[in-house]
Amino acid sequence: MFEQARGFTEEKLSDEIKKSLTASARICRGNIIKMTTLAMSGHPGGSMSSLDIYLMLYMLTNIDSKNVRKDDRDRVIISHSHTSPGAYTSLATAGFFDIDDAIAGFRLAGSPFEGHVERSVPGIEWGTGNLGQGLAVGIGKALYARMSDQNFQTYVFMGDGELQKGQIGESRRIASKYKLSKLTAIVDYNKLQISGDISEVLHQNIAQEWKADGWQVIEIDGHDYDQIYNAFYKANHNNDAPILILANTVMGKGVSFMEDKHGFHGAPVKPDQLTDALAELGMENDLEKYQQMRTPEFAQQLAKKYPLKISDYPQVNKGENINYAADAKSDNRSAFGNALVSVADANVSNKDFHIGVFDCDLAGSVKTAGFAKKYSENFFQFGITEHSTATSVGSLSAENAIGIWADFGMFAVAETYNQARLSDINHANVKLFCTHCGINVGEDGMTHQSIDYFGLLNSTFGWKVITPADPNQTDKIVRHALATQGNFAVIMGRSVLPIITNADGTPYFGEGYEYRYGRMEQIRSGEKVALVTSGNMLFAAMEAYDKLKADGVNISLYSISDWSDLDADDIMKLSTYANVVTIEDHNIKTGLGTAIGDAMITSGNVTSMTKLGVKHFGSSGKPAELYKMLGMDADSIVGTIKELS
Ligand SMILES: Cc1ncc(C[n+]2csc(CCOP(=O)(O)OP(=O)(O)O)c2C)c(N)n1
Repeated sequence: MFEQARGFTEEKLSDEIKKSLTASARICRGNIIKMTTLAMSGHPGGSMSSLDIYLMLYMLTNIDSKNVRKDDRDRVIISHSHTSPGAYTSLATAGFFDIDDAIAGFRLAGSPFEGHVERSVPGIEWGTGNLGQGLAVGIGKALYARMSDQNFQTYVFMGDGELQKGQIGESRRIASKYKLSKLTAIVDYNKLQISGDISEVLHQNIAQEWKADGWQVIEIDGHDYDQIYNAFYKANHNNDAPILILANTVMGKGVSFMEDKHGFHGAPVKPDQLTDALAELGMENDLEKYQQMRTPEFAQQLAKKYPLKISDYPQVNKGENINYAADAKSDNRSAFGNALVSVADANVSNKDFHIGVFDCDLAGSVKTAGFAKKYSENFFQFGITEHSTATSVGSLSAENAIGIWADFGMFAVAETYNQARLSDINHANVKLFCTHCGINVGEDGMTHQSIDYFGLLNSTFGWKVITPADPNQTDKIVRHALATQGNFAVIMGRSVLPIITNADGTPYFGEGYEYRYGRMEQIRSGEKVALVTSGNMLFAAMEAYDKLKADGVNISLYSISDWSDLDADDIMKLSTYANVVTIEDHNIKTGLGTAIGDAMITSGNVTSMTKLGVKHFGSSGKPAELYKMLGMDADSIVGTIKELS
């Protein structure tokens, strides 16, 4: 019955389906109460107010419960993820999994049925929990539908207190700017949040704010199936501005002593009230059965039964390398811009190749303007909305598409760390190109000097940070990142950089050089001291090498571009030197030197180490002056190494 009705093709909801939804809702509400009381934690109140909409979403949208990653499925994004019990009970009712698994496995260590939804649960598109991000996730999906010429609908379900979050304002305006008529937002308007009445916690004028930003607003009773259906029908037959469904609901709906009580936002029904609550819903208290199921072995079985299934990464033709001659005057960010256009050109005839490049008002500086000019349909100008952009690019990149965001390092990493963390949790494939990183940004001063990109991203488990040394290496690294699954951050400075050369004057990273992710490059060889550097510091290190050589001190010089995955053989090799000196344009507490030191200690290959780099926030000035002030210039490196020799 429900399979035929999926997709809101019929103008009216049939009495038969309504009857079935009503019967299911009663049981779902009972199961919400059971699972939260069983776990002795969770959010029953919002789950019960959201329930009728959850049921309509999972019973009637176009998602095949037996093939949940079908590319043309509708996308349902849960933004108020603490209402996971509402989602789980509805998904189980719609046949996505067995309800007993969700009840007994709710918030059980090792089980996929976490307190906040995550992607290994069938039907869940995106792991959330940090409020305010869902709408930007929906934008990523709606853009994917558009660029892949598909007609699927994206629904984003949010809480009303959640709307206080600033990122939602960013996303609202972006969705409206791009006329995302296939994106539908739904708000569970129960008027309560943790601390009580939403208007007392922080006033909002929901309908007016959304209308002012160009949305259509439909206000409904969120417990009336005809009204919910009609709103969804309209959303599915909409070619105008995106639609917000403002659904008036009642927190704790269905159990008299829970209704309209904000205390039930985040507190379960106490065990001694459970029988009464379930009796109101015509259900028996069978909690004991689930208590017995709740074992570590059961959690393990669930983890096996519901493995995370992510889509394959798209095939990318890397195109032809661009080589820069030894006397070329360029910067890494221009080499990035050139490589980006070159890869897009190489894939232009592949109709399955989808790419989105995002900008936050800096395309000229971050060198995506060339791409924007040539591929304007694939370029998204999101304005100064880094939080939304970081989330939307993550969401797009988890589809059959390449999601690229270029920005200053400060705004692309430190500003949006939590969004990057969620891209890691969700196994996205963000390609983040950070320019103006390090003290190298110079005159803009300490607020703009991104000196913590590695420390932050290395606090996740998946992000890979790469710092190319010159335009030649940048070209190869950009192609590698674009063609490889996973979240990558390519870190570049602002300055024009000399091409790194071999001793014979030919480009080191030019023709014939093959980039090998994770491997160290020996730029010059010598004895006793290994000077190890990366990115834009390699040139200063070469200057130091030459000065030392002129003074009769012959050291080895290494460049490591891939800090996240240091190679065991490389670490062993470094440990054979009497001293290792690292120089980096990064906070020395959390950067390359620290990563090398950690790798040495944990592998047991230890030698003496000195870390040079950023020891305190910089100031405004020319990069060369700042490096000198901070003890990071060639003379300072020479001084340190002479002391060691
Ligand atoms: C960014 C962020 N800040 C704070 C929280 C903690 N938190 C979880 S739910 C919630 C209240 C949400 O209120 P509302 O959206 O009205 O949900 P409801 O009370 O209706 O379930 C808060 C503050 C969070 N999850 N994410």
